Amino acid sequence: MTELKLDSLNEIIKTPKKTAIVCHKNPDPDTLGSAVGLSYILRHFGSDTKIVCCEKLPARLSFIVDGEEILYSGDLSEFQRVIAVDVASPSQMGELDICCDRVDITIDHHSMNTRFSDYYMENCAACAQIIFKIAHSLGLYDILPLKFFEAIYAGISGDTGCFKYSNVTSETYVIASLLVEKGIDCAEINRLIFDSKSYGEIVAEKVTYQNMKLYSNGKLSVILFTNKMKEENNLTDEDIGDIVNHIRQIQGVSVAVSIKQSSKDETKFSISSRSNNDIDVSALCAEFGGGGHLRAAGCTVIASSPDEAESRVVSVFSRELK
Ligand SMILES: [Mn+2]
Repeated sequence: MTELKLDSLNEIIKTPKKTAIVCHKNPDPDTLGSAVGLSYILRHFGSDTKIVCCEKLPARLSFIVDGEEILYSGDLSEFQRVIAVDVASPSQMGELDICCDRVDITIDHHSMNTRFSDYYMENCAACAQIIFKIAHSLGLYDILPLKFFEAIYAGISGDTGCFKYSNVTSETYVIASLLVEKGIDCAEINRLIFDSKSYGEIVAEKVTYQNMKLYSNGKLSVILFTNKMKEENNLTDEDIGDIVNHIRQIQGVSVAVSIKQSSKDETKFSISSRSNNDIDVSALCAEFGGGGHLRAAGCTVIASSPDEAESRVVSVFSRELK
């Protein structure tokens, strides 16, 4: 991958081409908001665009991509250009990783050991923040429609936990202020992202509180979610998407980890981790081939049983919590 400067990236963006914009698996407000935002910019310059994601979007986030057609297939041959947004590594493309060599440009903000991105911005709370800066530098602030600004806000608010995480900088607030000035309904966007849950998500929280475990003298909280637990409680993968954030709230916990068995392949376990302090969970996830941010990272573990997955994850994470 080559490292691009903003000027050369802008020149590329101004060249009209049929473009696929690829989101990361387990899509969140930032990857979706960045994709929608970039779509508006590219279409302004005459490109035909389509957003591509390997996984179905959670229903509660569909408002971000309202009016956009999403492509779920891995066949990108109809496109002249492929741009990935908020994708930290090829594995984050999920089943689309087979199209990895088709990706022309990646725009991202994740701090990774192995850099996958061409256009990378350090200390950027959200990829959507980068997309906003691109639009601003291209003089589009007074031109793009409200939906662009709503999508950018959703991305930034999503990745900052509603402006409360340590990744927030003064620039995040400056950009948020420019978005609010546009007349977006930020209260409603935040309600839809943070304060609206399906019944299944509430049941998933109950099951999480009943089954979570503490290790390392209470510094490590872990929830193992097996397929059996999902079946018994009639839960979908979407319902359990966010559970790691609940067990990180426990006082004394430094690191929280969720281990979720794949519904498609019972030997695959997807790990989400959160750090409440300076323990770098992206480095720990990198030991399993994953990555992410210092305080929020993920990976996939292959194991013959749920217990094996848990003990392997606990042994790596507890090492840092002596
Ligand atoms: Mn992001």
